[in-house]
Amino acid sequence: MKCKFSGSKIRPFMTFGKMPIANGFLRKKDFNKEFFYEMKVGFNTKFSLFQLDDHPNPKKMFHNNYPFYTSSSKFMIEHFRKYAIWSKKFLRSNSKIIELGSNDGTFLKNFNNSSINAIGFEPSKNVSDVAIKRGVKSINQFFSINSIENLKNHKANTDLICGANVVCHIPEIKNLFYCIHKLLSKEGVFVFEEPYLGSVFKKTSYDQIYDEHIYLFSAIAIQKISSEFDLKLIAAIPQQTHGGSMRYVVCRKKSKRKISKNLTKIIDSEKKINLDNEKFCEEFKLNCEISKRRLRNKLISLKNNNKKICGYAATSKSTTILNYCNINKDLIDYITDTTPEKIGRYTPGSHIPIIDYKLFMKKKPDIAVLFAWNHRKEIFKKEKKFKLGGGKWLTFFPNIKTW
Ligand code: JHZ
Repeated sequence: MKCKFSGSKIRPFMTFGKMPIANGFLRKKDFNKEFFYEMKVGFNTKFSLFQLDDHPNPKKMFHNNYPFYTSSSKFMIEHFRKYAIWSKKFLRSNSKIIELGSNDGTFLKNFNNSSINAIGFEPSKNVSDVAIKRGVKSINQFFSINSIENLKNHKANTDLICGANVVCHIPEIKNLFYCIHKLLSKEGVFVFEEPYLGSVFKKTSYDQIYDEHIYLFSAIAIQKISSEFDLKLIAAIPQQTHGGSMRYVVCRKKSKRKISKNLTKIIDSEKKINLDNEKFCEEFKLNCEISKRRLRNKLISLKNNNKKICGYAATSKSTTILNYCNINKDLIDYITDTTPEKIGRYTPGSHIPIIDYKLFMKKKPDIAVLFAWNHRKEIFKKEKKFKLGGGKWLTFFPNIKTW
């Protein structure tokens, strides 16, 4: 395989097998037209860059009916409110902000009614339309060299370019950093939060690997990539979101901004677990295989004991788990979810029916497999009655646990 950043040849160290589009929730009539690709992963040692080999065309993933709304989690709405407050330290009263992958406007909404000039790029029309309804200026396009052409006033004049769970979605990462270089003001910053390779490795939470997540970053990787574009990483701030993320702050090399003291500690901790070299790959691969076996065996044994098993939240992540672990409706009867676009459809590849979350308690399952394990606190709180009624939650990272 070819590294998407450097073009050099690298060896895929693991395959997760055939995978469908992670958010390709489908109707029964479309089962035999389903698209699959082989999900192999590799690691470029020079840039410490963990990446997918093959992946579907982004237009297959982000379109007029993208079934993910950032605002589907109360915790995430609050997270983005705090993120917006935190980012104000980089802004002046008339600053320009660009958000990449602004989804339904959850982050940028926080700048409504201010003198800040904020715009978002969002390639999926349905979610972009929701943002517009919320008063957010949303451009329904991929962020790219072409789409920034019209932003003449933003060139070398944007104080904050930001995003969350978006940089890892952009295959042309070189072009992306080129755009950042073009747009940032002298003291401007590029701030982005991404699922963190260190957390994925430590928890064996391989479900962060799917078609939309073309890369999994570490601070070491971002430091090396930024440096190729006359930019520098000045901070890496751990986040609890999505099972362990990292917020990166990048600015121009010549900027007066100081490098945070904590960055050296983060980089050292990454070196300790070999995120700067291939050694961690083999260990990760083995851990994934063990995790897969354990989850499958657990579900088989519960099923053999006549337990009624359902899934809770048809996440993008669950597509990797269900397909990699060969879990289908023989083991999980249905999955409940809050997203209207998913209800009444089936999970990609594994074809488990998705039903309205309102039926969760009514159907009285014995076991609920928590696919949105990253929202555990929020979900346990709102579904207190499930446990009180004798139901059990099952989570699987870092180990299988019933609650
Ligand atoms: P959640 C998404 O991944 C998609 P997903 C995307 N690719 C990305 O990068 C990450 O986020 C960051 C349901 N749900 O947030 C709603 C409930 O049913 O873990 C959604 O279908 N009940 C952009 O999909 C799904 O979970 C609930 O109480 O892995 C979202 O899952 C809650 C809180 C969620 O993201």
